[in-house]
Amino acid sequence: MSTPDRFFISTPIYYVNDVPHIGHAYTTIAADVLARWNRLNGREVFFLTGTDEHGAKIDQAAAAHNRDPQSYCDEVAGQFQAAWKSLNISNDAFIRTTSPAHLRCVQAFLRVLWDKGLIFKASYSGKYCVQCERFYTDDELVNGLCPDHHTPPEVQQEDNYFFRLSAFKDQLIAAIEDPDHPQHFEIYPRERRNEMLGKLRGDINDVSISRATLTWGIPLPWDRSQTTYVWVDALLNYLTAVGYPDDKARVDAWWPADLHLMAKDILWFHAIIWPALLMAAGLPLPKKIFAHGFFTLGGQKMSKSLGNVVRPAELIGEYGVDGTRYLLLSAFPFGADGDFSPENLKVGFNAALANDLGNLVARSLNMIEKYCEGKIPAGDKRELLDQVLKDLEPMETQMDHLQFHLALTTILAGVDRVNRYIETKAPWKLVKTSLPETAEVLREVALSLKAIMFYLRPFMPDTARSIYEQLGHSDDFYTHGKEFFLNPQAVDLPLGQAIHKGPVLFPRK
Ligand code: ME8
Repeated sequence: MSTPDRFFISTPIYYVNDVPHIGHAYTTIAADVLARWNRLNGREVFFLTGTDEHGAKIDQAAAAHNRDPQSYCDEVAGQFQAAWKSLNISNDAFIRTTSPAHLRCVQAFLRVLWDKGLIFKASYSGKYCVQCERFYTDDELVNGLCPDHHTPPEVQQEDNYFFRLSAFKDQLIAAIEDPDHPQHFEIYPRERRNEMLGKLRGDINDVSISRATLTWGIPLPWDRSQTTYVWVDALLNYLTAVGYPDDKARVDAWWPADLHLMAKDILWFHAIIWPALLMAAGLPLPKKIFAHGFFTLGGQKMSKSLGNVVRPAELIGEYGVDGTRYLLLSAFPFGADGDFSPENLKVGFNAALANDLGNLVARSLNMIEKYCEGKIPAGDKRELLDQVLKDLEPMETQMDHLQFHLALTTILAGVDRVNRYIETKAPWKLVKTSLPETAEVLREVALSLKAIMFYLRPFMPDTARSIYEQLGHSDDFYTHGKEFFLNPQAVDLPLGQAIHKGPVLFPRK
């Protein structure tokens, strides 16, 4: 059973039919911010991401590249890992569904359901979208086309194994609706939760969990002529990652997950099918599932099949790693859709990062260098610091609610307060009449920068580290965290510590 001292967060495992784009980066950066925030608050964190490597879609992508599926998966999985490294993602594990440990997990889990009689064989004919890797009913199709990909589905007719999803309908509704239900789990945002409840109250079909003709998958343990349906295979990654079925102590320590993050496209699988599979196996359910919105380009969902993707490297090249992390999470509320506009990015970057934050750091350090011999000056006042800490307070609740864009606005409010303070006090004038007063002002500014630095850390780790080092600290930046959040009043800077002015953080575009 995971505890309040532990935090297990996951992203979806991404399909390797394409290299990462900023839609994937969006979820992964958000998860990274939460992982870092929880670590700062003293929790032991398990942050999981990875790649989804089986199924018809991957098989076809490998064939299209004239590659055998495994070597193709190895290559693209490597590209995902490299992309996350380039974005400073602090994942603790990277799972691949073609790993032997995952095969053991899937087969052991399905064996439990088979032994309980929750899986049966039936003949089935349905309309399948390979890009979504799912069947659609006629009602769900739009003019006969996949609602996401706008392509005609394939008619598939096979003898498959089915999971008795319908048997869990009432239990699922109760677990979602009743906060006192022993298996209660939360779905956010609220409209999405209601949408899931609405669907659940309608007709629920049992789900096919195997494929008879596809070989690129995990064989069913009781009938090796069939492979596991890729979505069942994929969802089980969350259990493989905590050591199911071999490492019971680890499963007990880390399961259930605290938060599964994803976009709304795959909420049904996470909020309905996944909890039902877990109920069937007698395992605890994830505590929270959050579905954010889509990045769109000209109103269309950004996706490989629509050919309108922006790669993280393009943004990193233009705005740097922290600039990219900031721009993606500040673009629109997490949970809503938002249109991606290169022009807005530039405006946002220049206003918030180049002018406000970057300029604050540069001018503060310049003045300490010029008026205080490059050393942290003396002073007893903490008024500005107290006000800045007050400005930053709402961030705690905003982070609890995954309101990243608001949390960033909160940090910028603190930045703005310090910039205004500098304008009002005008140290460049004050220095002509009183050096001690100038020193006092600049000490307050430096302390406030340090407080802002702490809150910036989950979003912009390199920037925060740079501020930390520019203020003259040389010890390990990562050793600080919980004590600050428990007692922000303790924020301090040693008198006379030599500052180390660094390069401009965010050169103006
Ligand atoms: O669905 N806007 O993988 P996937 C925002 N393998 N987020 C986006 C996005 C966009 N335009 N495009 C993609 C799969 N995403 C399965 C998941 S999990 C057990 C298996 C992000 O490669 C978002 O998180 O299609 C979305 O849910 C996910 O990528 C889909 O990634």
